[in-house]
Amino acid sequence: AFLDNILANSTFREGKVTVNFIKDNPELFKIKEPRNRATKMVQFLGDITVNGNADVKFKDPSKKLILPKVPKFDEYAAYPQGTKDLLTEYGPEKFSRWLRHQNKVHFTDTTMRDAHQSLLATRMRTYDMMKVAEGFAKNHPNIFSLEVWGGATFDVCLRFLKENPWERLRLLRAAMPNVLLQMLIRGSNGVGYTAYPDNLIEKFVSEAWENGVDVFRIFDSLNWMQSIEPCIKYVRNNTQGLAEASICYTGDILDPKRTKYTLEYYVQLAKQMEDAGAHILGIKDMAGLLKPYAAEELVSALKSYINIPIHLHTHDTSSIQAATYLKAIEAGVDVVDVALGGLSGLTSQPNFNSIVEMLKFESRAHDFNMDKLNEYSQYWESVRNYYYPFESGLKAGTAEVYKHEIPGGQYSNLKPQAESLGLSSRFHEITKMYDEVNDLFGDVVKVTPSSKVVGDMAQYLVSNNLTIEDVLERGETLSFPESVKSFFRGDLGQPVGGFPEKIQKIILRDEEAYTNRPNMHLEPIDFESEFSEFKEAFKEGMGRPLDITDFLSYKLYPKVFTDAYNHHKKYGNVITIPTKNFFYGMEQGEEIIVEMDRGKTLLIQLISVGEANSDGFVDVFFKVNGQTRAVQVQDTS
Ligand code: 3PY
Ligand code: ZN
Repeated sequence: AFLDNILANSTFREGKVTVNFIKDNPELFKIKEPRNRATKMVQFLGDITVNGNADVKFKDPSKKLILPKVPKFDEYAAYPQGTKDLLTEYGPEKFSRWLRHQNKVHFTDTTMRDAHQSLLATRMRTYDMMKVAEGFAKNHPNIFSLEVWGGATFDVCLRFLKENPWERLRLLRAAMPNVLLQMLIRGSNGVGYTAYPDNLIEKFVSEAWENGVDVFRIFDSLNWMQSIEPCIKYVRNNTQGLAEASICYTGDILDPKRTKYTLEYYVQLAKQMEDAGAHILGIKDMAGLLKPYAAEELVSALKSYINIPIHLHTHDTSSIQAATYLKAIEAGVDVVDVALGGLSGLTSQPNFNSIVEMLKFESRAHDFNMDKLNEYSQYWESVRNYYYPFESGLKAGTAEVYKHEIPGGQYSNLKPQAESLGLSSRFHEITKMYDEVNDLFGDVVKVTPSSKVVGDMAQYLVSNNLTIEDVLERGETLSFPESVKSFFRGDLGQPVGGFPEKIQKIILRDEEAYTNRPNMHLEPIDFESEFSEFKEAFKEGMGRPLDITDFLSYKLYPKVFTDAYNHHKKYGNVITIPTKNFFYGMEQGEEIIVEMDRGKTLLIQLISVGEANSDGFVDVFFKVNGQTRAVQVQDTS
């Protein structure tokens, strides 16, 4: 680019260069932004083709990646009326009463959120969702909701997929205007791993609603009402959406020896949630521990003590959760969470297609077009092949989950984490240690972020060949993971029954713990000044004005946002690149169509990849809409 500037300089072109030429022409060093969006896109494709995607740890050349077949739908037809229309008509209170008086059981499809979070380390891209979003909403308007946002998807979108999670939400909203869209929010921890200032969470809820979320499933990783209550309030005061407060289910209410998380405990908690203004009660069985007969007891008891509809969520890690749903449905549960067949089962949710079939011809059956539902299952089954590097590797249901109690969403992450620590052969030691750490910590509710604390401690102990006895006997000489110290300090709130004092002392030593809300220790965000500073600092590079949602992403994940921003600056928006090419680059001769803006497409063909020159740079040649373009890529592979 420097050379280009010299060649374009008029003094140079007129042959009047003197010894002071460079000194007198400082603009020569002003490297213009020469790359337009198409060039940035081929630069990205060139980089991935030569060096691979850093997020893909292994490539399997024998893997057959067939083009997923998108089920047919009428693009020109109007959207049939769905639950979103009903919410708009009724408002949240009346909608909640309507739901409670439904005889048929309703379904939430988690395919686009928890299913891939729990099977494929949250890597599902917007590209694959958008292919079927409109068709699904038109073909299945009788779905209760689609869970499409929140939980780990926010972080992973930015961190690994280099997508803007808000853009995902807006696109899905536009494609599915007739049905409810749902998100998972971790109370005062938002979509992060620690507490945030209250006014940040409040703004986040408002913006989530403005951008497309209707149902807010709110939980706290310690079942701490003080973290859940403000969030219910934000949903009620700032939106017309539904606040679904959720009890996280752990332990086993049928086990007389487990006296901490009893039926009475859950009923009390549910009552508090109803009193705090929840429109729906969620039962969030994040590890799949709610056994069929326990579900019958729990749902029956809740039905008789509370007056809001009940929405059950589970993970099929043990493989018997269809039976749990059957019992819960018999006991009167109003909505259950399921995933389309191809992305269901094991650490994901039970199989949507099969559960619908199970209920056919029974009094609570809900009619779905099964052929169409099966086509969507096939679609996701094919799409799933593209994500093979992120599969958790669990091949069969396991009753061990009742011992270790690891949430489905964590399980699929723990394996790669163990591998990266060189502990893949000791994975079962980690799961066993997870159980022991849970006992040591006083039997805590384990779900993001408290589950991460237990997981971090288990991995720390196994990788250092330490035991629980070592912690108890010589804990003061050990340096525990930061997340563990933070937990015992009170940064995630207060666990049921408080912290066990002995271990808290060992972990914190002389540091003081606190017992009030962690958010009280955080400075509120000054939106006025900080948002302006943010816009100034990041004004170049996005190719569009920054808005408040970008600012929220930044405040939730400053470093992750900054990295994604720099990626965007270099490569543009990669959200529309086909998944195969996003992860694995292009093959010689391969031709792809990439949509830039609505209606503007690029036909990109990879012509050739050269040899690395002595500096390690490779020329990669493409044809973009018929014109040859070359990019230089540094071979770092
Ligand atoms: C999340 O918080 O991401 C979860 O899915 C917890 O189960
Ligand atoms: Zn879940």
